[in-house]
Amino acid sequence: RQAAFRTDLSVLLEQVGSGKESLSFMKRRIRRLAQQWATAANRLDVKLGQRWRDQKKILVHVGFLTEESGDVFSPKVLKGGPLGEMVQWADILTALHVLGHNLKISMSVKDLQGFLGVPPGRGSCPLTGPLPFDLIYTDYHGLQQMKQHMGLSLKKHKCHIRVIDTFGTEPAYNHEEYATLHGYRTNWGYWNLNPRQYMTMFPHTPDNSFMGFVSEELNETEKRSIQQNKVNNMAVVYGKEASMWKQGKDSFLEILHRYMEVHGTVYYETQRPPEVPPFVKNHGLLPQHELQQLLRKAKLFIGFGFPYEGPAPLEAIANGCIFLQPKFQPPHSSLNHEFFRGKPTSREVFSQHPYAEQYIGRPHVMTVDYNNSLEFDSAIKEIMKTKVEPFLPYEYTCEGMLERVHAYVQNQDFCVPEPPFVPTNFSRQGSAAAVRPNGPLFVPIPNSTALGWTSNVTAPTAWPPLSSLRLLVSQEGQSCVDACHSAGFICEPAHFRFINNKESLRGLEVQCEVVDSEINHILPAFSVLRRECGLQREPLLFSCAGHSPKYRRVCPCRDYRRGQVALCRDCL
Ligand code: U2F
Repeated sequence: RQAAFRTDLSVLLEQVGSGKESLSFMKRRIRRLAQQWATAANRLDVKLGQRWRDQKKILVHVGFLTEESGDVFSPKVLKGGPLGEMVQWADILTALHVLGHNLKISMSVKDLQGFLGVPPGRGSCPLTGPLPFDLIYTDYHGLQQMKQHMGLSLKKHKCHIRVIDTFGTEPAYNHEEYATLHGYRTNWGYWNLNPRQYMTMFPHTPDNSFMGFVSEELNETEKRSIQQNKVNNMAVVYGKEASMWKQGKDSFLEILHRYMEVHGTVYYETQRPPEVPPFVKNHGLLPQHELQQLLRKAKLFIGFGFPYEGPAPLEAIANGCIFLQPKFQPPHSSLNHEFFRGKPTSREVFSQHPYAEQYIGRPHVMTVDYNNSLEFDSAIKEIMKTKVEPFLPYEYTCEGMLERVHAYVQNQDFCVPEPPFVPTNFSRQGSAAAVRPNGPLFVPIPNSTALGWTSNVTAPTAWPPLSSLRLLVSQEGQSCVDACHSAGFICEPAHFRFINNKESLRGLEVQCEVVDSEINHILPAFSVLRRECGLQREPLLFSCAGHSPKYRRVCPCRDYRRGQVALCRDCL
């Protein structure tokens, strides 16, 4: 069946259910953004023209909100606890509903069993028939519950699953045997999924898919009135829980207070939290729409280093604030920070909100060393003088999210085995070579570390299409994430299978004395010194993140649309 866009959200609101603060929060959000979703749906409908879109049967099982997982989040909704996950789930549900899919929502193991058609009870009766869904969106808690209650059949059906995973899962942690043997075993990883089945909150781990969420959009009139009503010396502090204000903040808060009126939205019960200095005007935890109003007046939204990578900075920037955040030197990661410990990633986080730093940047975002009071002081002065317009990257608008989710739902298929790729006739092109109209497989990149070449292989059908592939060699010790990024591209794990071969090494004119095929997440790569080249033997270990000091990686980069990094130019 063909899917038709929906602009009425009443059925969805009913499906979400009630009886918990988390559900009420999600429903309030869905209602508040309803008009914005409807407008976006109409626009995308026009943009996609008459294109056929399959209506999929989709189950959304929100594992972390089930009683069976302990549901630690719901009781904290009104107390300053994390809301980012609820923001994201509300938006995923809305996007799937608006795109016109046939949606079932489960918030308990009982619902899950009912929808899957497995008899209640623990794992005794695995699902025997076909899976009644094309796609299942869940999280790590939900995955565990499915393992317990679907038994062996999970293995058979797991290609249909998508795991919403805020901070991402790198391939080395996802491969059970490899993780166990090489010290990448954590409480979360080791599910042997295709790494693109994990979907993150920000596009920070290109080995995974970027799901995202949305932020409020403003029309031109609202933008103008916001700019007129900005209070130049008003700052709002990012941190709704008192513990985020603890220790060591006094010195820079003092500096900030010298220039600006400082506001907070810190949760409290009866008494003002002692962590919040007396000069701060604390509004208490605000409902989302009231926070937006506060952000519309404020000039500065300031982070203290935690929470990492939440939605609030995007909301602040969308409401015309400048986001000031601390640089982390050394970077925070699962190796040195309690919060990231045990998370299935080695990603290094160089500031509180790397997306804001890398994808938005100045004048909307300033990342400074808070230990340097001079640097901090001059940042505040600069912020008070700088005029900025409200800004929201396209990928965080409702239309952007619908476009991306549409593309994933229609094109990502991890159930059909990928046919082997046999390259022939590769030939290196000089850097001045013209790009042929029908798209050579590899095109030159104007960068000294990049080698461009072309092939006249008939491109197999792939998504993202092969026309988006750009081959690149990293520096020694550099990952493909960074190598692609520094050349203005993004690493595309789906393209590894096309470049993991001797022909590509030959085309790159890499001097190999030996070419081995091994199981190691830094491959394909080569050592210049030892003239050793290595190809990847285990497709699950294709990793954009992998790097090793003496090795240069062979990287499959791809182009991307401005403001929509998840999609290549020809991806729609
Ligand atoms: C992130 O979770 P958080 O919930 O701590 O992220 P925030 O950026 O602080 O805010 C999430 C939402 O809370 C709302 C605000 C945001 O949409 O509009 N809010 C509000 O309604 N009232 C207020 O007074 C203040 C904020 C991240 F999303 C999680 O994945 C992580 O687990 C967590 C820890 O790093 O950080």
